Amino acid sequence: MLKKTLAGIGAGALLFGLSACGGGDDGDGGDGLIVGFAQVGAESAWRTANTDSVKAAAEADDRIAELKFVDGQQEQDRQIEAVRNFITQQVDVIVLAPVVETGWTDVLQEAEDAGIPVVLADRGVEAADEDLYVTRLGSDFTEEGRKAGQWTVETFADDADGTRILELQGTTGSAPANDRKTGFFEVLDAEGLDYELVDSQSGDFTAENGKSVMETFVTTHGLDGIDLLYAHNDEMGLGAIQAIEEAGFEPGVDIQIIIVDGSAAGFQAGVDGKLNYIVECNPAFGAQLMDVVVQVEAGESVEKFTPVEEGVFTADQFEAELPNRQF
Ligand code: GZL
Repeated sequence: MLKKTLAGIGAGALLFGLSACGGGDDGDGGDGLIVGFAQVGAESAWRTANTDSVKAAAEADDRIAELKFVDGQQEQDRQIEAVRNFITQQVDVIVLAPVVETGWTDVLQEAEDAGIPVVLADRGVEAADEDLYVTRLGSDFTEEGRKAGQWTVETFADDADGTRILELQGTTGSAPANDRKTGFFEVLDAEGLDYELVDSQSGDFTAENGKSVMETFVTTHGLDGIDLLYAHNDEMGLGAIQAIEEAGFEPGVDIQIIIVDGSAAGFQAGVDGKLNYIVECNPAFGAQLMDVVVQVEAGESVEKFTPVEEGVFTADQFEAELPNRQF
């Protein structure tokens, strides 16, 4: 609370406050910030690249004295425990990549009560907790879904007998799963596409579950007459491709496929003709995150949401883009 109060008074008081709290870079030879980072897990190439980006940026930034990193193993309880430990250790700033959107109120309130600002990296939390974190740096997942939807509308506009769609959702309750779904169907409905969502299940953003759920789709519905698979990330799409081939169908030809992330493996599958559209989700925001952390600790005003830059790629672009992929 002391830090929070002082931060509200002004820079001078803040400098006193930081020395009084024994932490932080006071701008005149201080020891640098101690940052606690509670990461989702290591479930995908995107996540690993994101972790690498954040760790490398902290290491290279002399304003950061230490990054305390915890792998949440895709379990909210582990992340909550990590945040509580960061509070006990009195870190200067807490960075949280919340695995799901709900269940954070208590621990975020504890951080606020301790006067430790929280920055969300990548995923978001429910609107009710909006006042309990300073800012989110990450993707606009709804816009990613809209991009996938727009390509779908353009690709299947003339599909006279209606477009039959399968959806592999990300982790249940996570912001990217919720918002990529919302954005996708918002566009399909707004543009009046004649479609049927044949089935939609979570593959928890992993290749293993993506393959397993796709096998269930094949058993339950067959693939004849399925036009499109919308996979919320590369791993699930790549797992599904294996299942589609094992069922004797040609991924990217018999069934068109959209993936979200843009890993090298995803682009390679595109070059091999096994998928048709890639919506980029950019994990490499480590340096930008360090800037945000320093601004927040210094009490500077920051936007509630800072979107990272990301694009889209069609089949004719896959080969040229593949060498540029960083994860
Ligand atoms: C999106 C990120 C998602 C990726 C998945 O920003 O949270 O989590 O799309 C990852 O690959 O598992």
